[in-house]
Amino acid sequence: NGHHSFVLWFTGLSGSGKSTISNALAKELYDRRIGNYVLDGDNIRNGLNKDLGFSDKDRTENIRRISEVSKLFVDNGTVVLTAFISPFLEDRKKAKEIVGEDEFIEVFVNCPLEECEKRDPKGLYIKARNGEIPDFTGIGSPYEEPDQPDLTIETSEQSIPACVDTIIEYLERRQLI
Ligand code: GGZ
Repeated sequence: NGHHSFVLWFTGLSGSGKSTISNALAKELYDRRIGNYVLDGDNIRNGLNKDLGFSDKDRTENIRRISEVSKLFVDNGTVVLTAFISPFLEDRKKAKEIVGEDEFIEVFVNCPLEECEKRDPKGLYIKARNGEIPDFTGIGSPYEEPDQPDLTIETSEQSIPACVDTIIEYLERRQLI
């Protein structure tokens, strides 16, 4: 297909829309015959990273392993979409080093905490507020916003298809697809 592969590294709060957008974008890329794979909690935290929890140390290790796996996919010619909170700036910086800076595209899935809490699709924010999940991101554990993301999408202002269009246009503009 002539394209060069890369990683779209989505970062944002729980409930911001990372997985939904990744999956919608994966379908769009697939329709364009661009081989791609979504890495998310379902296929990583339930398997390779089953031994990891949500301490700062475990989150760091989670992101490190995901970065190494992403690099393997890129070496294989596959576009990778990663959908993890990846709350720490330093960990995302290291992820970029592991993947290779030319292949790493950081996408900030920006959504106000209040909106994520209102969505609360899994009822985790309410549990966090009740003290049942003390280290929940945005409540008892920090989320460090990217200071120079390659792209920012506002999921509280744009529909999912509009977010996907924004990303496709960006990739076309950069001649990555
Ligand atoms: C944040 C947690 C936590 C805590 C469980 N903090 O909405 P979800 O359910 O599907 O997304 C969250 C997911 C976050 O895992 P990541 O691997 O993306 O996190 S990180 O990048 O920080 O390592 C949430 C669920 O796991 N979850 N406990 N304490 N999210």
